Amino acid sequence: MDFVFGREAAAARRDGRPLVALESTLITHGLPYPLNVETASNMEAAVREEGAVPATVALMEGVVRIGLDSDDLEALGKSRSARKCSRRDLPIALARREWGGTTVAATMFLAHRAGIRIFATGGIGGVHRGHPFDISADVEELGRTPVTVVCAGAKAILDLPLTLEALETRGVPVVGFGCDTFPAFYSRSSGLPVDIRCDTPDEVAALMEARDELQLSAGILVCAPPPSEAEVPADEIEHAIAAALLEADATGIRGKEVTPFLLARVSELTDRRSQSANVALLENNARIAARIARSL
Ligand code: PSU
Ligand code: MN
Repeated sequence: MDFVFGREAAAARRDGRPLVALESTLITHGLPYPLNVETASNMEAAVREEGAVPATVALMEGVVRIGLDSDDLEALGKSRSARKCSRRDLPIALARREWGGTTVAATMFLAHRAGIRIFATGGIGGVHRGHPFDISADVEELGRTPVTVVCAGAKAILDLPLTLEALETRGVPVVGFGCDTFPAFYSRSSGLPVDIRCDTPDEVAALMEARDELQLSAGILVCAPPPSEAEVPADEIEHAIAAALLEADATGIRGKEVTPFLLARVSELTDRRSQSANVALLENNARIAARIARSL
């Protein structure tokens, strides 16, 4: 199928410059306007500062776009009808010529098709607390698509030990980038061990090459803790998460609505502290992904 590359991304492909894919569900469903557009632009700027080229992936009128310009970002960020597109939603949004924000799963899938090997997000989806059958399609995609995902772990609203088990089952190596434990998204450590610690982009690049040599099809999860000045310590955020989870269960929020609801509620309950951490870690992850892209 034909993808439409943005100008900057098309030029980078032609010249063989390193590309970093960025997702767009955080724009359409993760953060409110105009913070969403501002954050997406800051992530792009961070990638450029590190000498790589950003390609934000999204659907616009049923067309897969790899790389958006600032008008596109603004339009996507303002859109009230964009569909949250995971893998299973892609054919629906395409057939109906809709706008869509792509999740980690859908962005991995599309980035791989577009020849992009690395991408940055905030936190992946995983196994939901109290609902062990609600496993994000992100986990499944990591098991079958060889794209490296830079994140701050899985979102703290999830069951982190079960999420790590699910990743293990699917053959996904979990890397601590400058850390020995799995970060907990808003806070720097969950206390749970990672499979390997890497302190440099070259080490991650070597891991990716070894994976390719083995012809393994799984992705690699690179986890970086949120910057210390932005972190919300786990014991301070846990009561907000617990309250938001109770509310979600009580009001019957289900399926793809769960994650956006919890992120928004935790933000309200923490006076936006969780949101500030989210924004800071997104930019940090984009920067790290760009450094790894340059090493490849
Ligand atoms: N990271 C963020 N904010 C987000 C997301 C990640 O900082 O909103 C999105 C990603 O697109 C991820 C999705 O794929 O949340 C997970 O949704 P679910 O749990 O429904 O799979
Ligand atoms: Mn789910």
